Amino acid sequence: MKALITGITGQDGSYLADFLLDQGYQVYGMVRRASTENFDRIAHIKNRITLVQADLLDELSLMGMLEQVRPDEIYNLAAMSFVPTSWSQPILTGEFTGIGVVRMLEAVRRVCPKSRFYQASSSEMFGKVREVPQTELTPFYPRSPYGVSKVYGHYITVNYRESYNLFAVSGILFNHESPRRGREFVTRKVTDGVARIKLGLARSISMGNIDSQRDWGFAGDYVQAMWRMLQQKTPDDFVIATGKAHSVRELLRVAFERVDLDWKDYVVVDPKLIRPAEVDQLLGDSSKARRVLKWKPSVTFEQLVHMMVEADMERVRQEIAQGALPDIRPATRSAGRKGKTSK
Ligand code: NAP
Ligand code: G4F
Repeated sequence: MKALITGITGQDGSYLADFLLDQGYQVYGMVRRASTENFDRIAHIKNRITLVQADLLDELSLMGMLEQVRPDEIYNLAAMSFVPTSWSQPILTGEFTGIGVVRMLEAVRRVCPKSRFYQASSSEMFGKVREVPQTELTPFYPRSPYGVSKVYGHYITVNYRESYNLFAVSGILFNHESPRRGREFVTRKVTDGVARIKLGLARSISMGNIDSQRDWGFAGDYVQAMWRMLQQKTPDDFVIATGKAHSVRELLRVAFERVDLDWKDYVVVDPKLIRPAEVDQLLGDSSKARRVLKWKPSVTFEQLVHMMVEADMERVRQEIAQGALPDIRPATRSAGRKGKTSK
């Protein structure tokens, strides 16, 4: 079996590639041209996968890629995925994250209509939530250009399935994290910050809204749900979530406690990091996936945060060993510097 992953250099793409290689797939990854290669997350498997250059902005490159690979399964994970950037680059976000999906679907329809297609939909589509918890039937109310673009990607996938009988599915995935998460997302920003503070490379972290809540799971679990969706007899859409929500404040507490520090001593709330429109609470109900896909998460919130803190502690220790000089004494619980936290 041949699988093609767009976004293979991202967090999910790299975990999915690991998983599909273990299942015996030939794995192809779409990468866009850059002046410097950015393949850190797939460095450990680079000899076992084939990379093909194409871009979500360029329809011909997508068709050429599909003609070359002729995949059995396509996982469309590529997108501009960072919500705050979608306000500063709303048009580009629409091009990548929204219209990029129909470019992929058109290429599939014309070149390899028998391929099975997975679209990376998002809980951000629920935005200002209409009900708690959110299911496959909850109406959407996106709160950012990113969320709006994902709604387009979601419905165009449903529409191509219904119009052209493609095996096309959307996974509505709630937030999922890992040591490979980009450092601008809140979990990784916190665990990287904790490691830097603990080991003396930083004094504080600036945060935005610490009252918002997310349903956070482990990315390694979530990519297995993507694969299960493409193994079904009939194409369908699924919510993937843990069913437990935690606030950013709890994230801070659990992460700092892991290294025996009190978060209130190190966190500064910066109003510039508050979003123009916030998604206050996301909480998913994945009972359909649990029943039909036999999928369930294996990592709890606390285990996830601990895993990420430990990975960042190890990485920062290596940075120090390679010459990154601590500018202050390593932090201890009593030596904390008071930040301006809100209680
Ligand atoms: P990520 O780490 O930001 O990775 C995004 C990937 O998209 C990268 O490989 C990036 O390539 C690629 N990409 C962006 N623009 C592209 C373009 N024009 N042409 C080709 N490739 C392009 O995101 P992730 O966390 O793995 O998420 C994967 C997908 O799931 C995304 O669609 C995201 O929106 C969605 N999603 C994520 C979550 C979550 O919690 N992680 C939840 C729901 C949905 P470069 O390396 O070249 O930048
Ligand atoms: O980690 P975040 O940036 O993730 P967000 O916005 O929920 O989006 C992620 O999950 C979506 C699924 O629901 C994906 F579709 C999307 O691609 C992405 O992976 O922020 C989480 C929460 C927000 O409420 C934000 O306001 O954390 C809050 N937050 C507070 N301080 C912060 C910060 N977020 C970031 N990134 N940085 C802060 O300093």
